[in-house]
Amino acid sequence: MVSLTRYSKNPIIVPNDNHDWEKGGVFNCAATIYNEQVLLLYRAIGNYDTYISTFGLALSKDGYNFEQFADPIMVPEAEYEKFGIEDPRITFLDDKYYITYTAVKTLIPAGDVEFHIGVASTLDFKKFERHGTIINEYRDKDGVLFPEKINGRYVLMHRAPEPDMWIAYSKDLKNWTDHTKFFAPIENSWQDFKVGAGAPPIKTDEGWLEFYHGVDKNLHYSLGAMLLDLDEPSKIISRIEDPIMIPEEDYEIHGDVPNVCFTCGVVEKENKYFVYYGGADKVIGVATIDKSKLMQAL
Ligand code: BMA
Repeated sequence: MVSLTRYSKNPIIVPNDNHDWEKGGVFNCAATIYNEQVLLLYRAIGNYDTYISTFGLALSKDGYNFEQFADPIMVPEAEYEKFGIEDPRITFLDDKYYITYTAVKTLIPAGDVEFHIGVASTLDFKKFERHGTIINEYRDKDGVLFPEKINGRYVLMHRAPEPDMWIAYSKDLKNWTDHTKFFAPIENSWQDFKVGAGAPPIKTDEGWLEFYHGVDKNLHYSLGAMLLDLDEPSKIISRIEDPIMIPEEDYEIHGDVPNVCFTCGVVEKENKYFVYYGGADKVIGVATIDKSKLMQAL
């Protein structure tokens, strides 16, 4: 069985009591290489009464030891994200860093929540330009952009309607067409309830490598890996049958939401994939795998 190896000093980022905005939880994070460092853009919770998320930033030379910024670098500003910005993914595309995230629009006390995929871009992680929300299904999340156009079109994975993974195509990043469901939960497995995109796909000679999450009927979130066709990304070329990580460690089992490993970002470094993930909606961990070992299993 192929699985990720957790860093022995996990978790690598934990809530900070000295900062109101991130004292509750720091978890699901986007990851990219910026100025030769690993940059994480992470979801932070300060106040449990409102449970509104913002984004914090952390930088590291070695991919394990991170320096965090004292203030959040992106906070809800637009009407469509009034109740929080969550689960960011970073895709370097057209010479910019695009950030796709869950923009929470309404939070009805009875529990109904409306959210869409928000898009923003930045050159320097200081100034962010908002590009509104896309697709606009009533409840859409796990929006992940591919890092290049395919046959002249931008490509996005997302998850509406639940519980499946969908792909859509666009010429301008605004109008999305050719909506295709390409992966659904598998009965009696670790992913029999919901599946969703994780990190932006990584281009390999064999196909687009996608690290994603699968949820079972006990609401345990595990990680999986699949390869998508380079020219027709709605075709799955291969998939590792078993999860490559399941919640097992104390910081993945116990937190604000129990039994969660949730990735939004993977970077390539020293012939390995560094998978950054949220543990139990509370902390951030990293786990690695040799590129060749993973590719052999796919
Ligand atoms: C998903 C997302 C994640 C979260 C997970 C487990 O739907 O909202 O942000 O980590 O649920 O609570």
